[in-house]
Amino acid sequence: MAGTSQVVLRPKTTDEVSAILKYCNERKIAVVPQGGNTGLVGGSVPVFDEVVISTQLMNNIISLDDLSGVLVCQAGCVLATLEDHVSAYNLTMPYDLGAKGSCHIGGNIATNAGGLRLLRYGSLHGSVLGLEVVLANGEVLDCLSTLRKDNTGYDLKHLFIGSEGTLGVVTGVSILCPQKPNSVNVAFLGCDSFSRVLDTFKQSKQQLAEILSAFELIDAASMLTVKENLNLSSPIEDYPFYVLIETSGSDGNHDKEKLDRFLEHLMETGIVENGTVATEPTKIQNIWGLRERLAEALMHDGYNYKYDVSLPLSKFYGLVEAMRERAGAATIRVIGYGHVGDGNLHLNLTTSEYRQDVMDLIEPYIYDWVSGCHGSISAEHGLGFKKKDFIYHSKSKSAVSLMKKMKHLMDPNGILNPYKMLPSD
Ligand code: 2HG
Ligand code: ZN
Repeated sequence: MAGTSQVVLRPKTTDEVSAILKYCNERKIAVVPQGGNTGLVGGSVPVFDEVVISTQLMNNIISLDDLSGVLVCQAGCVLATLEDHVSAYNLTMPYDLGAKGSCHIGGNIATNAGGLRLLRYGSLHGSVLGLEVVLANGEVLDCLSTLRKDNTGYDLKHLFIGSEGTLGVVTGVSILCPQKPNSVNVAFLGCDSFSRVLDTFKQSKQQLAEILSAFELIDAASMLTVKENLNLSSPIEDYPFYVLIETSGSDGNHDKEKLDRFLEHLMETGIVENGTVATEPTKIQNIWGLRERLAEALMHDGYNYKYDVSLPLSKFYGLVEAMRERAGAATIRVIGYGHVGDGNLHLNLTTSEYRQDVMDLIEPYIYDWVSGCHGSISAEHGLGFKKKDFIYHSKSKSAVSLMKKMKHLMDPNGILNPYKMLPSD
């Protein structure tokens, strides 16, 4: 996607954002807030000639209270920079994404980014304690609380988390950072079937319990993608499914012992065919690379048809199989991976260039399939420009109608990220 914007503004302060929005609102000039531009549904890309408001220069860390773990920063801070900053105080950011090297925290808030450790730390609706947001008319809404608990009136910050820049521009964030775990281990396992993957998940919740920090799936076709397109190699031989389990805790010996016992049990009962455990950082990083670099690997094929859905675990892999049967022959590959621990599947199909006949095989079939299982057509990437017209597959008419009323109340001139998230009807 690419628009024809003539103007990109890079404010440094909240006051500058406020002045820009006041000016644009009075003249009915549309704007697109933009962070690291790592979104996958075109949410931060202008559709026509909207003015781009980039948070690139709003990258100051304002404060960090190392006792409470509360970090306050500007919206344009890059996630990896924040992680480096807080880890010097033995804290960690409560979320982690493959795009951490360039995504901005403001964009993460606007899209309610999930990522690799939602299983452990929960969603941003829990971790974000406060926000500063500039409203469409330039007014600065100060909800930048640093309190853990505050039940005074509507909790307005939640309106902006996941609103994809349609209700205001996030300029400041207050977020709760948990203690950085002393010990991190990763297990990489091979399973014969998806039902074995689910058995492994059940066992990991029972046996690893409080130290479980990620449970990710890579199917055989995904593994082939990183092998072929990025030249990466697997630490174990070929299986139909691979599971990446991460544990994070405070006592290395205790965690390793627990993980070894867990693996022994999985092998003995035949739930898992083979596996390896990594404790050194480079080996851990290499294993995570197989999972985190999938989005990058897919781009080498040419055009990517990207889907990010929530499904009940019993139906999770059925969608990949259905899609493979329906569209497999017309594509280079149909692959399934994702955050099994959160019920979030990433389904991707590729062709060397965009093909309408392939798209017609995929949509609306995929959305009907997902809503037929009471899933969500967007688990974490949002609706943006590409998926907004399918919102009714996941939200009721009355819910969308209330969303539109809120949008109208807060942005009566419709200048904030138009053509995004809400359907065009
Ligand atoms: C991930 O989990 C990201 O790797 C991207 O959400 C998923 O590219 C994708 O489909
Ligand atoms: Zn993801």
